[in-house]
Amino acid sequence: MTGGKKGAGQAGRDERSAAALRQNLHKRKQQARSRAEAPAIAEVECFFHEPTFTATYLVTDPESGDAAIIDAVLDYEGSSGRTRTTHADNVLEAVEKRGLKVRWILETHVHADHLSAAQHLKKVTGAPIGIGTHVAVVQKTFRPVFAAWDMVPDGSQFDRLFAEGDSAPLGRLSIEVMHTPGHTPACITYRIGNAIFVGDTMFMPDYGSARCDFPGGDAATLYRSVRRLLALPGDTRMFLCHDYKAPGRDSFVWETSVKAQREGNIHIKDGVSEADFVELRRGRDAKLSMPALILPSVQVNMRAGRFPPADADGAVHIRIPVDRI
Ligand SMILES: N[C@@H](CCC(=O)N[C@@H](CS)C(=O)NCC(=O)O)C(=O)O
Ligand SMILES: [Fe+2]
Repeated sequence: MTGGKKGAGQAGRDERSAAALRQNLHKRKQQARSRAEAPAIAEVECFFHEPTFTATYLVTDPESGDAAIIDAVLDYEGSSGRTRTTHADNVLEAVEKRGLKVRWILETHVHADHLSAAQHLKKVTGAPIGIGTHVAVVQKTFRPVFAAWDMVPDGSQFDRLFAEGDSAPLGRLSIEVMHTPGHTPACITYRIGNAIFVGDTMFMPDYGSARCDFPGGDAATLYRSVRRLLALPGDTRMFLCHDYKAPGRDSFVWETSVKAQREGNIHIKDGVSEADFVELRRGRDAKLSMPALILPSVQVNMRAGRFPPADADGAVHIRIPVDRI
């Protein structure tokens, strides 16, 4: 055999490089294993819409780049009836810059204070729009109010209706759904990794809770939903749909934790009874005026962000019911 024999130096080098290879492989396997075992953490970016005090979230699985957009806002000027997509486009710009793939456009509820940008986002990303399955209850209530006869009140305007306990994939993460009614009958909370997106259930500890005086809203029901949220681990990150700056605070904040809410929420911290909360909430609700954009918001948002059908000449109108609500 010629050339089959290696010198002692060459054999040693081969053995060393084989050992290095094995070590490398072992290290890579270990890294992959610890990645698979590590708790999946969602990356959360907030886009705050100051005109309506709404927090829109871009939630990402950093491993896959899969993303969800929660509670997107369409800019709307009530005095002129003009819409713009500036806020939603800011979110899309971040999606583009970071090379993310939008998999879901999610609503926590039929918002009564801002118009949803879900249709614009769907047009650009192709992602499905999800909301709580009880949206049909809201549609049944408001269909006659807005003479929305074009809208079948069964939630079919949305691509996915989520019920308590449902889940949906977001890359390596899972979106878990909790039905958390009270502010409206269809409110849901999305739990993604160690973060919850609670919509309008609670606000920052120094501001309290959401109003319960909309049709189908109920303070005792909200209390029970909040107790379920506060039974989650204390270090759960809690993201709110609004911040109105509590008296004495001069910056907007939209993130808190289960622990901070249990210890310090001025309406509903640990130790506040259901009866006391209901009394406090009813008292406050009696003094609140309607959100400035409730009439345009509800009729658009219950149609999954679509405006009422255009007239024969193509013009789109929003209906204002007179002396109705
Ligand atoms: N001034 C705001 C009020 C918005 C409002 O009523 N927000 C609701 C959530 S959609 C709420 O729960 N507010 C609680 C409170 O102020 O106690 C507007 O006109 O949009
Ligand atoms: Fe709301």
